[in-house]
Amino acid sequence: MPKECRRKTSKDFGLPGTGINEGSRLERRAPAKSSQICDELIQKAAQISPSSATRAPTVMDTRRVPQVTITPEGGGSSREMQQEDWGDTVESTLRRKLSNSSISSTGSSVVESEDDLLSDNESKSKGIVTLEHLVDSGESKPWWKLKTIVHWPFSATQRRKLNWVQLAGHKGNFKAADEGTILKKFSENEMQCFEKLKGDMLLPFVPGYHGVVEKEGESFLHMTDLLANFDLPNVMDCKMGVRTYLEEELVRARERPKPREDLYKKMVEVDSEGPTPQEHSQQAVTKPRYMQWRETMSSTNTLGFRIEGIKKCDGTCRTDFKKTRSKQDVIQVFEDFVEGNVSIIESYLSRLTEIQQALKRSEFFKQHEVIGSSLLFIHDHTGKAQVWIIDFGKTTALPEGQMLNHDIPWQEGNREDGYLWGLENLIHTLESVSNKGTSEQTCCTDTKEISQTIETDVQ
Ligand code: I3P
Repeated sequence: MPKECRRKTSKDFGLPGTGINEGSRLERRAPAKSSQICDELIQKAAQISPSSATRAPTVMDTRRVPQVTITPEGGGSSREMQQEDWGDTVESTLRRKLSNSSISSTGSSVVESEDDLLSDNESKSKGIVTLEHLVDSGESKPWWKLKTIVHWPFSATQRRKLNWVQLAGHKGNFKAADEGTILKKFSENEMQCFEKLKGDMLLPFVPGYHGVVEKEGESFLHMTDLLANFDLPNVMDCKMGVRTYLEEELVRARERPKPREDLYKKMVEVDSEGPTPQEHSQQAVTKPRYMQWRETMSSTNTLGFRIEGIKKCDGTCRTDFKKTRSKQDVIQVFEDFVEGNVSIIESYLSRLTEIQQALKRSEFFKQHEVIGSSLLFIHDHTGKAQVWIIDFGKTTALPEGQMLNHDIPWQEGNREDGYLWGLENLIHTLESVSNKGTSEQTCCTDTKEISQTIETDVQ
């Protein structure tokens, strides 16, 4: 286990002072590293010439998603940072109103200005969010203060911190709550899913749900913080399925196309040849077009899942996996994520197998189109490793009597999502990581034994 992932004490830093000072010194240090990583990746991405990654998938073509051409009309409808995404300035310009969109996963992190740390659109849209409970000083301070910084959690501070990272989805959808819980921006869909999941096989694999609460005039889903029982967790978000948009989104976009400038920019950032000549000339792409492009660039179409983001215990956070597409690429990312620890992979595998069995028997799963849902992988230096099914904002009930297989190709109208197929591929991928790790260990053992034999012979 890397040294950085031990829980730090004041002795480690030679700081006998208060927790606050320790925290702030450390917070200043960590972002530089994270920022550096993000910057390097952005530069790298900019240098990569348009590649074959933009082409249609070459493997597992049976799952290739039918391409849909939507002819845009009317003006662009950018959804870059909008006025309503920002709240009143409270104490600092960093305070942000919760945006009104779908949501995602959690993880731990450290802090500075968002702009200092996250210089690309991608990072900003998936940013790293730390919520802090403030000590009640008796002043009329806000109940919570939102900062967008990167850090890792320290236990002994005077401020009680609730730290977690949002690796995917829309930033600003979470609020800190009581110890061990979080508040997630209300979504009718997701609320209904949690209610139905109460009586389903999948219950042990989804975050604890404690009902709807109102805070400052807004509604939230009160949920268990999945990171609460980990010590400096490593977190990975894998978005499941061969498709990341709902069929109804396609229909809507066809009826009323809304080309978006922000999505065009995100596309060009990854692949300047991604947009068609028409899209280049209007500097905008529609959302389904963007989502489909994302799916073919990443492993969504070819493997039925993709890596969205990783936060390591040392505070570094990566969301630059848009071109991580081949099984080999994914294996590499998993190896880095667990730092070669095969027993962590095996724990993940056994949990994934349990999830797979539960999914196959789940009534809820049969009756829902599961889109945009992720598996959240969490492990720490103690060897503890868990996987959770998260994000039901776009999980939609089928009409009464209709059921999905989740492992047959999608064709518009059948609502299949390829979730089980993706899970099968994910399990095979992790098995490859495990086998590789095991054979490397065996190889090293053999080498050692051989060298000992040679020494013996020499003696
Ligand atoms: C975003 C990602 C989100 C999607 C979001 C996309 O792209 O696909 O899942 O939100 O749409 O911009 P990326 O991962 O490249 O940043 P939904 O799942 O809620 O549709 P949005 O920009 O309309 O929020």
